[in-house]
Amino acid sequence: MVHCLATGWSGRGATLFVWPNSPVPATPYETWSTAARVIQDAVDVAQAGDTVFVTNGLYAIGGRPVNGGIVTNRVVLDKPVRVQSINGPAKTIIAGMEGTSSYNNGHGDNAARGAYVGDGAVLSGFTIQDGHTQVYGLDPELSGGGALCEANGVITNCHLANNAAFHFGGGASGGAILNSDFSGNTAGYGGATYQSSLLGCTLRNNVAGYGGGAAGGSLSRCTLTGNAVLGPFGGGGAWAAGLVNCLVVSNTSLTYGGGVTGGSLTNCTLVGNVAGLRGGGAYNATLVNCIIHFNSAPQGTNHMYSTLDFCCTIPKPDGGTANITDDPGFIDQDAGDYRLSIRSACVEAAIDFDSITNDILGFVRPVDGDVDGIALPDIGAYEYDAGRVDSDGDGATDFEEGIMDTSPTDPVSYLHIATVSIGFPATLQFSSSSKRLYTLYSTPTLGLPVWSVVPGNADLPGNDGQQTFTDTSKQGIRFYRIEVRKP
Ligand SMILES: [Ca+2]
Ligand SMILES: [Ca+2]
Ligand SMILES: [Ca+2]
Repeated sequence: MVHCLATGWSGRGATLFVWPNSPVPATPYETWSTAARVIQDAVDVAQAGDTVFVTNGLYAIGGRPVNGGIVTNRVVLDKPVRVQSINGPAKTIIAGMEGTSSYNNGHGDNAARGAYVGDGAVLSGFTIQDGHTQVYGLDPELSGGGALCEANGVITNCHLANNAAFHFGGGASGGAILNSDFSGNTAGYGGATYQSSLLGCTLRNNVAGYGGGAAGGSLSRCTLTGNAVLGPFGGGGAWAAGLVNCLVVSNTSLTYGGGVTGGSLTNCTLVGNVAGLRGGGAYNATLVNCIIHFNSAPQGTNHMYSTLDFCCTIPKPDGGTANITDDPGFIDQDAGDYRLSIRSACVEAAIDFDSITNDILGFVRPVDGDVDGIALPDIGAYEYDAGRVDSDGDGATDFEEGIMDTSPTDPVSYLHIATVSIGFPATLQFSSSSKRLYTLYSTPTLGLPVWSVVPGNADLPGNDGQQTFTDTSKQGIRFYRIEVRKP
């Protein structure tokens, strides 16, 4: 590497290494045997476009303030580099630190944040925990207990836990945050995040004065659950944020908006949220294509002072377009499965937005759920697709039940061999449909099965009751299966 340095090393595309037990750390840290022991040391040597690989360990020392501030950051990514763990957040931990003063809940003097993620920088695959902020100074000093991000700073595949910000964003403030989860973070505004752009994240059990999960910012394909807000304006899950394709479940507010206060929500599902005063699901929010059901509050059980269109909720809102009050028909609410079943009136009942092309799980939206030749989006966070959903849990998808002509809402209705008589001839009974034809196959082994039609048992018509196959071939052990088709 000396050669590179001598010729004006650009650093672009170089890889650097960090390892707590590195035997002989030596710049430029480009081998494991010379790896840095402190992440910051490698970042400081890296240049734009480089990647810093970090292997297993607890990184709880080092770092410095940023932008003229006071709060130490364990890692300052002040250039467009990628810092990535080798083995993911379970093995690679960046830990901040509480302040040393005995008041301010760990904020203040000597507090350390987890990371600063500047424009163009990427932090990937870490747990970021125990970060804290200052109690005075400019907003950034009080923000982002786990991570303070510039608008074009990226955090991906991280777990931000037990961080705290004196004001904004306990887990993170700002930035673009992908496929990460936040738990146990606290802040004045946004227990998990403040003014961040989130995609595919989970916000769980965070606490704040405004927006227990998120305050401001945008959230797409995220799950917000178990977050709590203590302040006077609420927003247990989110406050003044834009949510698309999100699940907002079991969040709480002492006051208003158990699920959300303010903001706009599109294709979200809000269930089981609780407000101490008003608006169990949503308060003072704008909702389109959303399910708001089974929330609770003394006033406005599901929604209050909100604008709703193409939503499924009770009571039917005053004004608004195409709202319905049907049961949303979740597959299994008790088990936390809020996908739509074939029973759901939310299927094909939403308004189409060109900008929404996936659901919360990433599946294509819209899908033609009622098979009428026109694909319309569904209300809520999940798009119904008969080919994926097994509404009655009997092991056959709704699409397969259509082929079998069995009931997709009755778990004991599916095509199966009900009884077999052992002996000669062998007989098999099964529940049949007069609109279908059935063929019996057998194989002598399931090891490497070779299925062949049992003679005389091809395209037997159903009779809308118990139908019987008869196998008159004298053979040893046989395994059977039934094929069904439309005539
Ligand atoms: Ca649909
Ligand atoms: Ca089924
Ligand atoms: Ca069934």
